[in-house]
Amino acid sequence: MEMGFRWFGSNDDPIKLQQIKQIPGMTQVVGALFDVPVGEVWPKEKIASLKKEINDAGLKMDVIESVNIHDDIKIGKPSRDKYIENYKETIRNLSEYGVKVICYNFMPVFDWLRTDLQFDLPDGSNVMSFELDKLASDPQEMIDRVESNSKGYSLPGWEPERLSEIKRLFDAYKDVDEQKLTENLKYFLDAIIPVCEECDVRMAMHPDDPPMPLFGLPRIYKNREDMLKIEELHESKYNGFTICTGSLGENPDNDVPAIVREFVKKDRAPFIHTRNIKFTSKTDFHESAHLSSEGSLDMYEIMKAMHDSGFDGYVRPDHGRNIWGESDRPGYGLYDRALGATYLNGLWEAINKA
Ligand code: CS2
Ligand code: MN
Repeated sequence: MEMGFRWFGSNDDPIKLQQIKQIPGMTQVVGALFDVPVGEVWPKEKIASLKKEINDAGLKMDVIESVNIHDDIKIGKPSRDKYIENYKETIRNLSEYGVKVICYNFMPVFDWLRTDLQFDLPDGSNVMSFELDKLASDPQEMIDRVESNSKGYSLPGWEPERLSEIKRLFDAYKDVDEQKLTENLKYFLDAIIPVCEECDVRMAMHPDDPPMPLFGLPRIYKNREDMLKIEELHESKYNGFTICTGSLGENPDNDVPAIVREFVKKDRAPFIHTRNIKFTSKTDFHESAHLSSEGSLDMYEIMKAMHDSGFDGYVRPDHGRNIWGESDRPGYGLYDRALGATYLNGLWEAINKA
C-alpha cells in the first residue's frame, strides 16, 4: 500500500508540498491539471512541470485525480469521438511521466453533492453533510448554495464554467437514462482501454456520491451490482475502480469491507479512498474524522479487507473535517486528512504485524 494526499496545485491550494511531505508515511501526491478545460489534451510540458514540482518535494505522482470526462462522451453525442481521441492522448502523455492510475467518474452534471459544506459538529469542527429534505428542488439553487459556501475555493467537479450552463446541460441529458449512460461508458472504455493496456495506465472509476439518482439524473456506480456490470463492459484489469469507502458507505445497504475484499482480490481496485461518514438517519449523513468510533464505517474492517486480499495499490484519506481554525477548501484541509493518514497507517501496521 502506498499513501497519497490530494493536492490542488501551487496556484490553488493553500497547503504546501513540504507540509504534505512532513506527514509520516506520505509518499504520493494525487494531483491534476486544473487549468486544462475538460475534454482538452493535457500537454506534456504541464504534466512535466507538475511532476517536477512534486518530485522536488520528495514525493511521487503515480495517481491522477481526475481526468474528467467531457459531457459529450457521457451524453453520447457524435462529437464524443474527438474528445475520446484527446483522452487517449492524455493517457499517453501521462504514462510518459510515470502515471500508473487515472481516477475518473461518470456522473452526469454534478460530481459529489452535499446540502451543507459547513455542518457544525459538537466539538466545534465542521464537515460536509447531506440531508435529503434539504435538497433544493431546483438544481440551480443547489449550485448557488455550494458556491456561496466554498470560501472562495474552486471545488473539484463544480467547475463554474460548466455549472453556469446548468439548464443547457440538464436538457442535454434529457434522454440519457441508466442504460444509455452505461452504453456510453462502454463506448468510452472500448476505445481507451487498449491504449491503457499499451501504456500500463489503469483506469479507476469513482463511485457516485451520494450513490443514488438525484434530480432525475442517472447514476451507474452505486453498489456491488453496478460494479459487476461495469467490469463486464470491458474485461481488463485496466478497467478498474476507485473504491471510495465514504461514497459507497452512504448507502447503508452497501457492505463496504466485502466490496473491498471482492474487487481487490480480482485486481480491479488500484485506488482506494478511505473516508468515514456518520449516519444521522437512513438517508442523511455527515462526513467525519477517519476513526471508526467517529463514524458509521468500521475502518479497521476496511483496512483488514484490503490487507487480507493483498492490496498493493494506492490509498488516500478522503474528505476530512475543518479543525483547528484552518481556512481550508471544504473537505480538503491539511490537519484532519493528516490525522486520517496517520490513523490509517497505524491500522495497517497493526494488521500487518498481527
Ligand atoms: C470527491 C470527488 O470523493 C472524492 O474524492 O471529492 O470529487 C472525486 O475526486 C471525483 O469524483 C473523482 O473523479
Ligand atoms: Mn472519494
